[in-house]
Amino acid sequence: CDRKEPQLITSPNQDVVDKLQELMDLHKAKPGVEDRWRAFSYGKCTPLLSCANAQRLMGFVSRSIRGVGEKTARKVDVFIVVMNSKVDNIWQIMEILETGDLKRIGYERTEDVEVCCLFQGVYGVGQSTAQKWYANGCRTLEDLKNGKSGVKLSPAQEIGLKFYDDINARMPRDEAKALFDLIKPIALSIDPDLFVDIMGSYRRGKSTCGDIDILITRNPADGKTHAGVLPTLLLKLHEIGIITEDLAIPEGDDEENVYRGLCRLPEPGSRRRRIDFLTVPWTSRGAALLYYTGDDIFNRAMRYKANVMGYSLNQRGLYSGVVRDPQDRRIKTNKGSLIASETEQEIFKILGVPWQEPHERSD
Ligand code: DCP
Ligand code: MG
Ligand code: MN
Repeated sequence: CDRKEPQLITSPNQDVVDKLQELMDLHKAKPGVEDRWRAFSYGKCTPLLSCANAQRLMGFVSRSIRGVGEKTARKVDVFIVVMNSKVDNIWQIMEILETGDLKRIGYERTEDVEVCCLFQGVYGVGQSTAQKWYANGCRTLEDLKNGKSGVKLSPAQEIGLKFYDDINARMPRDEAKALFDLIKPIALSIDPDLFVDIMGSYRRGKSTCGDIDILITRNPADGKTHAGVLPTLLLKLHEIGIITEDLAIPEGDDEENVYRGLCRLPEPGSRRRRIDFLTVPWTSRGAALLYYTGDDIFNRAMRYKANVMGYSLNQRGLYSGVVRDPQDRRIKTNKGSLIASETEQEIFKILGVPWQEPHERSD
């Protein structure tokens, strides 16, 4: 489960974050409800420790207590951050700060967890599938390739297995740009009035990208929309060999669609890279920009803020008056009314969140 390569920019708590992240990844691959809950709790804590707010908090206490060494002050700072986030792994954070290590990682790194981590690296494989294959006696990627114990892979999983290393590697920012610079003119050749831009980690200015996320929409003021553009674009990209494999093909040809696949630069020897296309109606472009720029932690924080204020936020817009089924919060008994969706700025403004440039939305 070391799918993210080390990040260049580190927070003051990076050592703590790295250790908790490692433990969280192990918990994620482990069977049992209790462990899933634990993974969630670390997931809540580590981003908080590494986020800009925590950085601002750090040093605040250290400066306010006289005669306290830096190490102790740091512990107090972390303690306050953790208490504010209502998570319970304070003792583990203390242990990392004290010893530079977390013994629990060693205990959790058992064979079943390691193998499930390996299997979850196959595109389209989640925890339950990985555990099923382990229980059936599979231990290696070779076992999966050979269909050991009657293991059946979906077409997407077959591709995920074939390009395992490529899919689990991150690409340099320059390569994402080179691919986008090939794709954008082809999209515009279909319709010069399209809005085509690159989202995700690229828009946040990251030096490496796990995939390329491309958002497509179009101003319908002249009566035309971008409906049907995506299938045409995908066909052209297949023809010239930029897109090589499909993982998930959009259902219809309306204005809102998602495509997932693999692509590569035309140069010989270039690696497969993950690519996502997203098309959205023009009216929801602001909410879509916000959502697909991320990161996921930032989105979670924005949704949380919206909920506290009685709103509901998703990739389509900011809504008021949404009523959810108390038995199952996923079900909306009242869809609510649209408050804002056309620009990111208006959504920030209504939520009372000061504007954050894309590069400020993740560590
Ligand atoms: N997203 C989200 N919640 C998810 C998945 C995605 O909010 N569970 C949003 C935020 C992400 C954006 O979609 O930033 C793009 O998703 P990616 O998985 O491509 O993530 P990133 O582009 O941020 O990172 P990476 O470089 O790993 O692709
Ligand atoms: Mg991405
Ligand atoms: Mn993506």
